[in-house]
Amino acid sequence: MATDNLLESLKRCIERGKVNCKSPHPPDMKGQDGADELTRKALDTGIPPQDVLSNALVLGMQHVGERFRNKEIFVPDVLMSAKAMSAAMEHLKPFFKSDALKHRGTIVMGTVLGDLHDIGKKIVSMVIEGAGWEVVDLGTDVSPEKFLTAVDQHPGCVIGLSALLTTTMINMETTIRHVKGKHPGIKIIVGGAPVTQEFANKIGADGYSPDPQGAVEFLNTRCLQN
Ligand code: B1M
Repeated sequence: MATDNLLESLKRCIERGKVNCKSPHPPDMKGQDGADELTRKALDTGIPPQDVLSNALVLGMQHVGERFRNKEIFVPDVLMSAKAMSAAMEHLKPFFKSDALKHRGTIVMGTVLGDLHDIGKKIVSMVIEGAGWEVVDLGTDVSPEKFLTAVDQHPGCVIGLSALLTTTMINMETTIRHVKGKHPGIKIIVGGAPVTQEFANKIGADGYSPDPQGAVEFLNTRCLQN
């Protein structure tokens, strides 16, 4: 299959929530390769992992978001797309792993309290890891107290907060206040679809990035300790 066709088919698997060839969903794609097989094929064909991520997976998920907003699909459909995305990302992970010798510091990442979205955070974490940072991923729905405990366990770390909902992004501010109350010098970067630079400034974050590359730039320019 030509590169463009392969990426287009993979994007379609994300949009339709086709996880692998064994999965019965969606019925009209029964027996066909899913995100699992097509990601493997794309990488084996030599398509760069960054292209697989940007030109198939993320594009597919954007389309899912548009259709969900327009009420053309519903939560169970979005969940299947998220499952397909996770299956694909498993194949990409090794390409973003870095040499342990390049260890530049530690970032504690998490999606804030009340928020269950983790695909973007996982991508950001993967790219940050590839840039030589250790990532401690606390998962989703992470309380300010849990962030604080992690900071106590990883002295000198940076914190990365992700939020996808307008109703949960306010929990970034609570987290920043809670953590900085005990560790005023700690650097905190925020991101996620509804977050803006203006909002980041308002809540006292040290950094903001709309994408993984910007997060790496922040870490490498503002957070290196030696
Ligand atoms: Co939800 N959801 N969702 N959802 N969901 C959105 C966010 C929404 C915009 C959809 C829509 O209406 N169009 C909408 C939010 C509206 C709003 O707040 N204004 C929404 C809603 C309403 C909901 C529910 C309330 C739906 C319901 O139950 N009725 C519910 C809330 C659950 C909760 O969290 N408490 C809900 C649930 C879910 C699922 C569980 C079904 C699923 C999540 C599965 C999972 O993550 N494991 C889901 C999904 C998949 C989406 C959409 C479709 C896709 C999100 C995604 O993965 N994007 C989303 C629509 C959309 O975003 N277009 C939507 C792809 C990902 C690569 O991008 O996460 O933006 P993103 O990450 C980017 C950047 O933002 C940035 O880099 C990433 C990589 O490029 N970034 C950072 C992210 N974090 C960063 C941190 C950084 C720096 C950069 O530094 C630390």
